Amino acid sequence: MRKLLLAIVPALFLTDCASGPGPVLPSPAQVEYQQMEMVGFIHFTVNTYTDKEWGYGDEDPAIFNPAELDAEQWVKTAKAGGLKELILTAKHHDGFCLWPSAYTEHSVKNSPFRDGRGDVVREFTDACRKHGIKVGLYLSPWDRNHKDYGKPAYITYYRNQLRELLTQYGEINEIWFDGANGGDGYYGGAKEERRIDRKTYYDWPTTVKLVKELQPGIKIFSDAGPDIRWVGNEKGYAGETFWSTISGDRLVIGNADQEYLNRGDPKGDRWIIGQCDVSIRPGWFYHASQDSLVKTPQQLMNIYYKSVGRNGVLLLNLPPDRRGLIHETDVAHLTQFREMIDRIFADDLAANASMKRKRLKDGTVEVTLTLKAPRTFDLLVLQEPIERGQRISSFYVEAETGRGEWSRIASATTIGYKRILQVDPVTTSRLRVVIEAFTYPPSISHIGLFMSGGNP
Ligand code: FUL
Repeated sequence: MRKLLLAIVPALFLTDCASGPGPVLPSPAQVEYQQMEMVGFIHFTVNTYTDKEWGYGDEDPAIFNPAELDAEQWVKTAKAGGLKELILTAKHHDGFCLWPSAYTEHSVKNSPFRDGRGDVVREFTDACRKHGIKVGLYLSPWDRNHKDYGKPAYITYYRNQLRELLTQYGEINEIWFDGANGGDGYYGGAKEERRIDRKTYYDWPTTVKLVKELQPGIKIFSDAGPDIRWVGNEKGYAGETFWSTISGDRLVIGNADQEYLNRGDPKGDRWIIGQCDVSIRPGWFYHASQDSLVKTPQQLMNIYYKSVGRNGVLLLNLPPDRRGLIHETDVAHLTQFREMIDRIFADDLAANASMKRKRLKDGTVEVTLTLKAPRTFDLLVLQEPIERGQRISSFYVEAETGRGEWSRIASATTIGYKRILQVDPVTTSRLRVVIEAFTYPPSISHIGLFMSGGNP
């Protein structure tokens, strides 16, 4: 039996079907993660000095010399930009470790950085904690330096490194398992091509268990979650239709079905947050030749609409330069992007509106919003109460543009945590959202109206 409720903001609910398994729900930790909306990446390693994107693994550690490294500058920049967490490449594909790992010589301990006594992971984690930013670490599963890569011994090495990172640096909020496995590398001097079976080589279930044992509150990112997933591109775009639910048996770390990841699945059996990664520059690492190609605040805003505005979390990369600092242009563009967000979303024109919801005879659900006076807007923000699952699969929005005259101003598929729709400017005091299709009785927890004035 379904019960029909008519109520007012903030959230209006219909009870779920009494039978059936009920919707797939996020964990409270996932809800909290999603609410961060924007997090950041710090790609930094020997590549910064060799001008490469993927190091071969044969670098001389002596080239790593960030004489002005200031992790607090990274964190302050990220914080001012609105990012709530930073993820550092503790080890990228070249195998060079930014901390003095006991298990390899390919690390900061053999570099001139702080006379070989430096530890970038330590400085980074200390700075994050000092400024109230959550800590994430990236430990590349592919290691082009290690002699045992491709053999079982490397898995022990990889897990030993995870142990170091997850036991010596306090609470880690996220660990990032990248899916790239390119094949050729230095591999202790062998300089050859090594192929692995992506489905079995890493024995991910055992590693996932280890990680959760060492850090119970951690969120694990990979092509297959279990907590956060890739969205199938590196442009920062979630799909126009974007479900946080997805089917676990269709996912393999390092063997992504990019289109499936970019869309999710209303029938999925697990909740895995979509994280939209993108770099503020063309490359993931700093290259002086790209100083004029830093994404503009307008471009970043467009990415924001296609990530946060499509039920994803934006992961924006800020690569430090050879000094060990985030470049001035990147700092300026990120700051202006944040100012743009603050300006656009400062005034919610629907703040004091009343919201009513009813089920229509044809089975659709209609949510009506009545403002105190007519307002002009060009952005609509809709939210589902995701702690009750993601349920809406199709809806449209109409505005009363004349007495009893309604015009359709937008239509879309999914909403999830947040959906932002850019519309032509419209002036009205009454809006209705008609939810045409849903997997379980739907609700909308929030409708916001904003005037961007054409930004971007
Ligand atoms: C990819 C890597 O190969 C890139 O270098 C970068 O780290 C990106 C975030 O993930 O798979």
